[in-house]
Amino acid sequence: MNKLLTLCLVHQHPKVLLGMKKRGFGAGRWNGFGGKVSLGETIEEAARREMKEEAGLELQDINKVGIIEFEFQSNPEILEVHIFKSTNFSGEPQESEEMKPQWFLVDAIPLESMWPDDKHWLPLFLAGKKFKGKFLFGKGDVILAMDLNEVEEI
Ligand code: 6OG
Repeated sequence: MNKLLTLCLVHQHPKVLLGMKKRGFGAGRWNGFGGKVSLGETIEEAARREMKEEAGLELQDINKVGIIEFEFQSNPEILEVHIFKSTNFSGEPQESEEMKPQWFLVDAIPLESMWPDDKHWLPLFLAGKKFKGKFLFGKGDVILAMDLNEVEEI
């Protein structure tokens, strides 16, 4: 069974809002905001809830733009991450126990401090494309295999 997760980035061109993950899985990396889908909520509801909990923002628009499955060689569980884009919100980005938000210009995204998959799908995200993919990670979070495709509909 796949484990369902959300990941949401706010894109207000030429900037994107990322957060420094302060604890848990992926701590020390810049990423979008998100987490596990709870029982009884839709994936989109989870994405909105996580954005509120982690950055204090109420999203106005939200659109699913990608689905990526992540597998780690050492773990049979597959992380199915649903990636969302938002362009508008109310509130001011606020630091939480989990994330420290910061705006980045799209040509200064800190890819070296992000999950290694991000450099592959972020260009599609920023270009307004939709995509599906799979990544297999080995020791040291090295990408051993990947498959990423632009799709018409998600
Ligand atoms: P918690 O389990 O801490 O949420 N996530 C990933 N994001 C990227 N860019 N690459 C990955 O490659 C990821 N694996 C997980 C999904 C974990 C958050 O981290 C994202 C969630 O937003 C392996 O609640």
